Amino acid sequence: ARADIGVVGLAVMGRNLARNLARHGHVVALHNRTRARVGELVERYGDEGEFVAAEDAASFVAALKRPRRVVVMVKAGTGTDAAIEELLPHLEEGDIVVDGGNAHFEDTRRRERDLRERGLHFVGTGVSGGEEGALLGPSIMPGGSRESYDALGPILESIAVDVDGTPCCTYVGPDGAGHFVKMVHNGIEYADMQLIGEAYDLLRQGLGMEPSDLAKVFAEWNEGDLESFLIETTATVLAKVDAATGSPLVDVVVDQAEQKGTGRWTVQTALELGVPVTGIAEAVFARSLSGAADQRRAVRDAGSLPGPSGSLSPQEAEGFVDDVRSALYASKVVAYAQGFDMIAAGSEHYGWGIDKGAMATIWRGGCIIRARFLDRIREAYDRDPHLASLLLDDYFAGAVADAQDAWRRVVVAAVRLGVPAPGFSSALAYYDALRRDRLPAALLQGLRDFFGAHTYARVDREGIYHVLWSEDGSEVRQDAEAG
Ligand code: NBP
Repeated sequence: ARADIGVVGLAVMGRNLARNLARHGHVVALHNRTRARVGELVERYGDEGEFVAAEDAASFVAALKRPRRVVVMVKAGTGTDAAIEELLPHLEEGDIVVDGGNAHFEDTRRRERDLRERGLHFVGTGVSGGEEGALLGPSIMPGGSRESYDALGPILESIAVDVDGTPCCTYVGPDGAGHFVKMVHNGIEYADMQLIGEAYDLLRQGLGMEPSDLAKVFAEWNEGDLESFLIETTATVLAKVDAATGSPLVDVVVDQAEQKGTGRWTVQTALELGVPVTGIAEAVFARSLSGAADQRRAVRDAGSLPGPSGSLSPQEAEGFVDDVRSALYASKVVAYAQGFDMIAAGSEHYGWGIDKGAMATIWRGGCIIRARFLDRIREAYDRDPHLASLLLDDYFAGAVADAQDAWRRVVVAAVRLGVPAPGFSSALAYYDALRRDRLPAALLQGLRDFFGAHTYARVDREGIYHVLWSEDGSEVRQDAEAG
């Protein structure tokens, strides 16, 4: 056996990961359900490094040095189960199976348990950066046993993208932790893109700017605090002219956003954990609304839902670009703060012990949300690993305080113009709710006690109370201490 690592599943992602591994000097065994893909890879890219083309699962496993390290990179779900099933009879105690696909973290927990019972390590690994990242350096989020990371980590770190001398790969935590973190990463990506979309829409509707001018605005923003892959890409997409029509590309693309499901998973899981990731939820719902084509057409055809006739005053218009930039930054801080709260909640619930600062560190390169901003998040967690919210870090608190007047002006402008800005406005609502001394939840508790005898706690005394609403209206104590 001479291969350092093996890759199963040689579609775009697996093929590029295998090439990346080989380019970094690792001997890579190859296996794919449809055998032709193995030959194709070796034929086209064989000179990039050393590959072992396996005939079947048995010879693939036999080609690997022990403990065997196998990366499964197939279609998530039944594809992953089938690929693992095929390998199992050939693997031996201590071998490591890595799933680099976009698995749901609960599936990863199940697979990890099953393989652990057979004496094998299962490493559910988030891989971000798409095809290009897989080839040139992804961000890698491996979960599983610590022990398996000792044997696997150095190889993964060698192929991950490097930012300032630090690889964008680190041990995340046991069982489903890696895929959980990847899921939240994707959720944050949804929120970030929604906010960018709102900024674009507000500037276009509010100021009547053309996409080519807006491209320049985003390019300029990319020079400052907002510097990120997504802002840079926004400038590129807005500047793109459609060859067939001569129109801006953004005007000929159908305005229905698709989704593969990781944003939805994030929100479903957040609902279970009780974490308010409002930015991600608004982003998922905004995509759903955009996709409700029949309903939108019916509303448009009916022409019966009027909007406002407002426009920006010349004075408002003057500072609007800067205001939108500030609102975007503040909303983005909120969305990321919520995402990191979700990582904290998942880590707590499942006992993963995830280091949030380390997650910010490995997202600085390779992945879609890579940004200068993530250095700030890492620094915040370096200063205080137990921050109750990113918003409490001095830097972020200051940034949001500086932005808040502009943020409020933009939300008001959006309402007056009739431009939907659910990301901006819900982020502001979250910020305001978080900083309030008292919330109207007290009234909700009163209502719940009235119609369901759900009881309430008091601000001034211990205990659980209920009002005898339909009797004499007196308050009774209901917990064990009562009477
Ligand atoms: P696909 O998701 O398109 O899957 C194709 C691969 O799965 C092929 O190798 C195919 O084998 C194999 N496969 C299938 Br389909 N069913 C199988 C089965 N029952 N048993 C064994 N193998 C099976 O490939 P991809 O786009 O390269 O993505 C791979 C994984 O990486 C996915 O989980 C994806 O979600 C994840 N991911 C993708 C990206 C991205 O940007 N594309 C980014 C990050 C993560 P065949 O050749 O015999 O059909």
